[in-house]
Amino acid sequence: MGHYRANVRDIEFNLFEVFRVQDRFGSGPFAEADEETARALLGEVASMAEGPLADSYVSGDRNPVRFDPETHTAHLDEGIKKSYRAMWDGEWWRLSADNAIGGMGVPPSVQWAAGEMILGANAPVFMYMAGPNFASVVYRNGTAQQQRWAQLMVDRGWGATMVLTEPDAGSDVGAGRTKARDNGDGTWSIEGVKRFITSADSDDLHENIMHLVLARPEGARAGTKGLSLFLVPKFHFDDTTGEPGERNGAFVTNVEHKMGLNASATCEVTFGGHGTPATGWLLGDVHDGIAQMFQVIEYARMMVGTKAIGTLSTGYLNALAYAKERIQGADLTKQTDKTAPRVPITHHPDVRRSLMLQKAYAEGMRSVYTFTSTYQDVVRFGEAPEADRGAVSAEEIALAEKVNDLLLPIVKGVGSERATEQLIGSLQTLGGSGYLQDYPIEQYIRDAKIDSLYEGTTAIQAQDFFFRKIVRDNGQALMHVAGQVQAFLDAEGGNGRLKEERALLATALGDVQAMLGTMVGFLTSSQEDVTNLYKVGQHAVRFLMSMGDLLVGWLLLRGAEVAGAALDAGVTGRDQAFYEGKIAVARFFARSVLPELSSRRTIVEGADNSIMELDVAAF
Ligand code: ST9
Ligand code: FAD
Repeated sequence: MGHYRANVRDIEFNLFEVFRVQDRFGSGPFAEADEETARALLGEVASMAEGPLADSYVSGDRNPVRFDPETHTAHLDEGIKKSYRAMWDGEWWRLSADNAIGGMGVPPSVQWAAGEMILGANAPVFMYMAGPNFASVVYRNGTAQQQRWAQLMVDRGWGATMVLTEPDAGSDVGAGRTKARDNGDGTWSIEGVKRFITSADSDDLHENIMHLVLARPEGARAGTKGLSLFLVPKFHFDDTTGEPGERNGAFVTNVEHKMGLNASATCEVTFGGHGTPATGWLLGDVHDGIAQMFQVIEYARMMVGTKAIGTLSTGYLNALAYAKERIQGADLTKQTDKTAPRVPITHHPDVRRSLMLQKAYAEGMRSVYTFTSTYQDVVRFGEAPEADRGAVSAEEIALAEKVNDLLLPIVKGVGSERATEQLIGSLQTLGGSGYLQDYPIEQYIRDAKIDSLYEGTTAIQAQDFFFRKIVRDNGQALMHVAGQVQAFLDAEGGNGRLKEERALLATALGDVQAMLGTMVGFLTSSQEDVTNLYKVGQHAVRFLMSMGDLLVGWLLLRGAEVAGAALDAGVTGRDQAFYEGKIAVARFFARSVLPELSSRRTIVEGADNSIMELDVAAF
């Protein structure tokens, strides 16, 4: 068996039993979708993920991308290329492309469920397949000519990149210095050095690569609002056929040596620095770069969170399989009897505690990303002609957009932080063996660590969550979600089961609301004393993580309620064990994690600025 273990049972449980996404199938943008086809698709993706995709996971790590400075080429591991071609030939790129340019019309909820498995099995391969997805953004925003290019990108299987970061402009994208000069003929000359660009070269996988580049037109204002988005192809191409011609002046000038994700080419790209001008075309002929780029970023943030959660899930399942087999020590109750039989380590309370915590975050965060994707399903109705929207109202669609925005930093920020933290637990479960390359977990940790860094670090996610997604939204989306948690508490479902856990959830909801109230207080009082903003900054990540825990606790309990009803209806065998597991994990999380929110609330309420007043020399 390869490294990757898919959890199709839990993925389908979330989709079809907890969130009932199939209720929206058969209408509007999902007229062609049905549950049976969706289940079949997920089954096929699981086989591909566990087979041809997982096959090159290790070789891609052990044979990192190699840079050839003579040809400005990134050479990839042959296995990675084979996996990519298997996925391309299977036409899986259609999963996340817009219907207008060849997409399959799969609802986002099902797309992300499939995405979890592909990303968990071999994320770099997924990322090399950005072409059709980024072409969708070009199509949505482009001129008529650029819309044709978007189709060419798809038809000819081009690669694509998102190009923001520079040596002095990471989190602070608005500090970017890459310049754009208007050539007066509809083209622009781009000059500057970008770094850390994923898939900026991809060996012979793609005949061409379309770079989506943020650059500042001469005379444009400072900050992100002065940036425009340019399409800069690696090769010039025939406008009708797409046939590549002369080299454009976008050259990869280095490939980074990384802690992990070695199969993914992370490149420095120099625009216009090698004697060949880098010619670009302004997307949509409008200067609206940061907003256009955020259409790419929103997808990428969801992707990064789902990648992290998918990696945690396979890490947990690998740890679980090992723990069931590994015999070591006697049962704790027989520790004084030196002749007592040796037991599998799953007998040891500490191993169980850690496994259950891994399960809670893997399955709980899966519920969080699936919950998020159900709002993306609703947003899709907004793209359908009004007559095809069925019972989905314009208000519902507008709200869904906001709720999706609210949840993205949780999927990305909390998903990545909990994944790296809990993968450490998965490694620990294997003891010394976990540290070896004989098992996949050390690679999972190296490959997943990036998820809390790129696409905006956790601190950036936390600030986005508080300032933009809550304060600027006047708390509307948050109130909608909190209202659902409250409604769940009020409904007192589950035949009186899990009463204590519901009480713990109610306390957790109160704690998070109190944290928010305190932080809004800091913000308000910053009008008198601006340094109170530092208190928000110090506690934003704590608040984001707490909100994540609240959602995990709530959604696990929702799942437990569904599982309880299934058990009441009488299931046996593997299904029985599955549903019992859903109840157990919800109880465990409510009892052993949710109470921690009360201490975090106390910490936020006691915030002061002493670390901000301290001289840096004292650190
Ligand atoms: C990166 C790439 O890290 C990582 C790897 C990805 C690889 C790509 C692969 C993708 C694969 C796809 C494959 C599909 C294949 C499928 C196959 C299927 C089988 N939401 O607050 P302000 C906008 S890339 C929306 O003043 P500052 C908005 O327009 C590098 N929009 O910000 C706003 O204007 P307004 C990633 C937002 O202080 C404007 O920005 N780098 C949001 O000027 C200004 O907003 C980062 O992520 C939002 N949440 O700038 C940078 N926020 O307010 C992180 C802002 O009028 N840094 N806008 O609406 C930040 O995010 C900063 O907060 C900042 C601050 C730059 C926005
Ligand atoms: P910095 O911004 O210097 O941050 C350093 C530290 O300071 C972080 O802990 C951060 O949280 C903190 N910090 C910074 N500013 C603030 C603030 N205002 N408030 C609180 N804390 C703050 N970029 C692309 O454009 N395209 C890509 O395809 C791409 N792929 C990547 C692939 C890899 C493997 C890597 C490593 C990076 C990639 N990036 C890409 C860049 C990535 O998005 C940036 O690394 C990231 O945005 C962080 O920027 P930075 O590394 O400059 O860190």
